Amino acid sequence: MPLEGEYEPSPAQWIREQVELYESSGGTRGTTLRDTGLPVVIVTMRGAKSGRIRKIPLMRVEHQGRYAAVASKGGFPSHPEWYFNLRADPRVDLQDGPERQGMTARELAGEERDQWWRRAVAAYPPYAEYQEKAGRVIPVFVLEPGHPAGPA
Ligand code: F42
Repeated sequence: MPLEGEYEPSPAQWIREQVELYESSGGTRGTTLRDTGLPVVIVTMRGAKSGRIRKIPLMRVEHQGRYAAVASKGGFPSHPEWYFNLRADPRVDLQDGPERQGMTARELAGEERDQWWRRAVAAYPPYAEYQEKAGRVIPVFVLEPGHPAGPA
């Protein structure tokens, strides 16, 4: 059951446009990070304060049907705002190319986080530089198939 509610587009134009292109093309365009050729997914979530539907592109880090959501924000010293959304409500919809599925976000720690961090850096090496300069530990969530029971 996809998340329902009023969509609040990102205030950042290039984010809004990438989400729009990705979704309107059925996941055939806007699916990479600019001209890097590196794949991107779209994660739909619920705003922790607004309750509105938010959609963000993230680098595609996938392993055996699960994905990482890396709250890097380019190495910025503060967490991205979407981090607080996933903490408040872990239900997300993930679009990977043409495929959309309900998933549940779980923040990682310890060895499990280290394992997914290695996978993330392998998929997108700049994450390592972001961690160097962020002055915070970049949070990593794993997105696992299915929504928890209860109203979406
Ligand atoms: N960001 C990453 O952190 N990791 C990635 O791997 C990543 C890859 C990526 C690939 C392509 C691309 O185009 C962008 C990519 N980004 C990546 C950037 C990502 O999509 C986000 O734009 C970025 O991480 C910043 O997220 P943000 O949530 O901080 O965005 C701000 C600008 C924003 O949208 N602010 C909104 C606003 O109105 O100012 C509010 C957003 C929000 O979710 N508000 C919540 C609500 O209730 O609606 C409240 C949140 C709270 O604080 O409780």
